[in-house]
Amino acid sequence: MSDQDDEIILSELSDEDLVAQMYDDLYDGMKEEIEEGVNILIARGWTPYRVLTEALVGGMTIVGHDFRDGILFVPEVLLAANAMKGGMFILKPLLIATGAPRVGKMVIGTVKGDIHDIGKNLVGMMMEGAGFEVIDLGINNSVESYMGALESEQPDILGMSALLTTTMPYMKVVIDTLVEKGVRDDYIVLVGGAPLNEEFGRAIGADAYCRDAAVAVETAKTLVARKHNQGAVHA
Ligand code: B1M
Repeated sequence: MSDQDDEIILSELSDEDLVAQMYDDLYDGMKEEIEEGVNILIARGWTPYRVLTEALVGGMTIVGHDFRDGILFVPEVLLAANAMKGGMFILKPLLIATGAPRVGKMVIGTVKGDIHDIGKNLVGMMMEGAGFEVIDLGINNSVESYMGALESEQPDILGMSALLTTTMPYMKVVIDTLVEKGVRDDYIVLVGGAPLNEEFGRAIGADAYCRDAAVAVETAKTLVARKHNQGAVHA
């Protein structure tokens, strides 16, 4: 560690400077510093959700821009992702603890050919925080993987994530399979990921496209409540 690095004591920084420093640390893939920053903000009374959105997601947005512009490359982005996961690991139990009673169940996974999992993990965490039981299938999920989990877990919701324009069409393959098997209406299908939009969600036959984790939670709550109410009416 250089002398210059030694001069920065995270706990002595104002909130604003600390978040700015965390953006730099995330950019540089410094996991321990990110973990320390998260702990400091929590100790200062920040809600876990605020730390997540303002400090971590904000920092990752900068990484994303520079990755797009060819300033950062895969190894650096992997380190940044690893640092972000360190912070998310601390926040996860706190988000869950602040959550509500169990309101439904979701199976979620990133689609086949796609290994991006940060956004999907974040959605899972926020859903758990909101009281949903979440079965996380991880990355690179085939139709068979989704179908197997739906059958064994019988969730209310199927959530799919895709971050690549080349992998997002696979969501339609999964939804078409649900239709073919006659089980499409048994599940609420929510989709998300940076390259998607509402029009795409509609075109592939999803129930909703979710712009971010907070929207996913709100949409899930609304649609699960509607499904349960319909069940009560038809019972
Ligand atoms: Co990748 N990557 N990447 N990458 N990567 C993107 C997606 C890219 C946009 C970067 C860029 O060029 N600007 C670009 C895609 C371009 C395109 O498709 N048009 C890209 C590329 C090209 C690639 C590779 C092909 C690079 C290469 O190898 N040459 C490769 C693909 C590997 C593969 O999947 N087969 C690759 C690899 C990687 C890493 C492994 C290095 C790493 C992933 C690490 C990991 O996830 N464990 C990585 C990362 C980190 C990114 C960026 C920089 C950040 C993604 C992220 O985590 N964002 C990304 C740039 C970007 O998105 N701006 C990029 C933070 C996260 C919180 O946001 O995932 O959008 P997001 O999730 C949000 C919402 O979208 C929504 O809620 C989340 C929380 O608010 N949401 C859902 C997401 N899923 C949802 C599911 C739901 C609901 C909401 O279900 C209900």
